[in-house]
Amino acid sequence: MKQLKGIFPALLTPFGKDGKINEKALEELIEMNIKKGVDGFYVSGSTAEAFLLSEEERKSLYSMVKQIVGDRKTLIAHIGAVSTEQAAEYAKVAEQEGYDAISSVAPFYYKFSLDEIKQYYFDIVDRVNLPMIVYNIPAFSGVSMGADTLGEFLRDDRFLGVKHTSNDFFALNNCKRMFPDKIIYNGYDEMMLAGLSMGADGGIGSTYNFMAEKFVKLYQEFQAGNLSAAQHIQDEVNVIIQALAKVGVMQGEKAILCEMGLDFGGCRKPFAPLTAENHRYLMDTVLPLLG
Ligand code: MN9
Repeated sequence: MKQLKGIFPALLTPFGKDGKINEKALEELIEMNIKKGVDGFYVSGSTAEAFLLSEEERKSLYSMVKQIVGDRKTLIAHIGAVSTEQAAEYAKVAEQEGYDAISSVAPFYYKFSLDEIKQYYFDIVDRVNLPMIVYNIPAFSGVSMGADTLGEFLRDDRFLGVKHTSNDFFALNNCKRMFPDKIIYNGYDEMMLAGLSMGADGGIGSTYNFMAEKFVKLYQEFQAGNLSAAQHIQDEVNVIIQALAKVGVMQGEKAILCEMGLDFGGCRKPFAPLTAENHRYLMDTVLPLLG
């Protein structure tokens, strides 16, 4: 098994002028992040606009990323979908492509019962030979999984851990304490230090795409016990994330990458492009803080 702890950018998806996935820009993004010392990548998640991609595009994204990364870094494929069948199919593609783990958001929209949600996860792990990382993101999925529910997964060997995009740090800590061998990723970049303090083993995040070096450093400082240095970095990245939240996180992240010379395009509709005013505000705030 490859390195599971540490810093994992949740890769953005670049779109070209023709509206298709821009493979060259994706490769540049990945190489830049490998140079910055990330531990792996989270592929086809919320940040990748997974639910705005066609089935074919999602499948081709798994293979593009694997082709670029090879065996150099740990790859986690987010395979979540509303339908169990569809999710299992993505999981199979990830397995064939040689991914290290799969991850899934809870099935959403239909307000499935907790039993139905549990069955969704168990059906998927029954059908592939890859460990599962449960993606807990109540703000987007509408499904809040506490430590009891997460524990029902974590006690099973086929579940590797949790991507915890929630500010319920008590739940995070309960999971880590009850299942110390499982991997818990912090999901909100703006609360990375809080997550690490409560037991997270690393983070999966969207803002890492363009500032991974800051999170690599924050993580190292935390591990070395240099809490004030870690806090200083958290404060600095939070100035950036606060600005991103005002203009639209993914649109803003793509605009920053464009400014760094990567041809990222915008986000898919119904996401709207950045206004000129928001673009200016974002760059004025963020660029002075990026090395
Ligand atoms: O992957 C990301 N979550 C979402 C985790 O995009 C919903 C985070 O990295 C956030 O984008 C980030 C800004 O709120 O923390």
